[in-house]
Amino acid sequence: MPEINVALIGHRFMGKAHSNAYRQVRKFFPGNLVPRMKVLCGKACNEELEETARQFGWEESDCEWERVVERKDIDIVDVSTPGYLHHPMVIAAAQAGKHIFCEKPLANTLAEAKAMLKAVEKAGVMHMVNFNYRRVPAVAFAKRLIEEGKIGEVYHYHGAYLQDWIMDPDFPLVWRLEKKYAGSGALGDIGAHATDLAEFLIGEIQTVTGQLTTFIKERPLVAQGSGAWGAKGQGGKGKVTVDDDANFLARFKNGSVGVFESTRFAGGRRNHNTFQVYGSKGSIAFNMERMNELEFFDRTEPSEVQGYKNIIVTQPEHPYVGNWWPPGHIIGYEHTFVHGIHDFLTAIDEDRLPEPNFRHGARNQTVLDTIERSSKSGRWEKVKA
Ligand code: SOE
Repeated sequence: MPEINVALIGHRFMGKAHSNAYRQVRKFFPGNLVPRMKVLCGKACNEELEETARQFGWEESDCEWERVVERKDIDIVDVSTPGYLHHPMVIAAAQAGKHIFCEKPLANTLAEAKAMLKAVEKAGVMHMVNFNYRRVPAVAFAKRLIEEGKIGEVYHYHGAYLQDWIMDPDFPLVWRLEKKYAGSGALGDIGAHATDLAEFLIGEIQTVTGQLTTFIKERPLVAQGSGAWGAKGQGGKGKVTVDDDANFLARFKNGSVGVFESTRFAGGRRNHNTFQVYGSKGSIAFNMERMNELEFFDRTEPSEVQGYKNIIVTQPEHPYVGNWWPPGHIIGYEHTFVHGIHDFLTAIDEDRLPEPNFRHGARNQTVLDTIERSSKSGRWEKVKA
């Protein structure tokens, strides 16, 4: 079976999730192209990077991404770094003719996202942006139900992505809280998922009105070398330059209306990524904290037996899960990354563009940008296609 050589840039949270996916993918999802884990790249050549490379089975490690993306023996560049590095890395990788798998959100600004899309299209390489929640079996199944008309005409979409990991005012000023590194706060980090899922499931958002709020304006400076999670503070304080909460209303092209909230200040909500869709024939509800389940309400049933059904999405007929365990044997967060890598490799093998690709990534950035514009203008703003 032909091998395809991978360089992964980023070795912490997302780097590990992607590394695990490359290791697992062919064990559960047979396919023609077999990823060869060539090089793991981090920002410093240190013990932490080498140890991660060893643990996950990378052949080499390196700390010069510019050198890595140029290597003749690399076919895929996987960008799993903080947002401000996506743009330079993707542009360089595209110019070097590599296929690119990039973490979400695609970029820190709309201008960057557009330039990245242009670069991959000019280079003629394959590109994918990792909105991993599209590949939760229950979410892919919800999409199938909507496409089969089980929900009918959609009236309402509710999307809430709630977390609580920075509620402590003493939680330090990690990179995700600085605009120069992260682009935005809850908006780009988790609002990006909420808006992507909405457009994936029910179609394009046309207009939005939103507000962005920063509750804690200053935080302890972060100790050198800390990642975002479990970071340590040090003396002195710095300014938080991103939003803690992004909430907005939306009107969709198809006439549906939407209500959204993305926050890191919802106590007790650890990774509460939820949506509900209400239509003329039925309703569905999903909660990532119970990711193997999908609630479905069928309005076409006689009213005396109507009620929400809780579908355990682990049947072989459901998307992706048939490749894992027997019915009822649930899967987890990391599996969504395996599904994404499998779909990316399949698309490369079949020479067709996977989804979501950088067009979807740039489109998503346009929606985020419009929410930001509306929060400044205080008005409804149109999402410019
Ligand atoms: C951090 O808030 C984060 O890890 C996001 O960056 C991910 O995309 C999301 O899936 C979980 O939360």
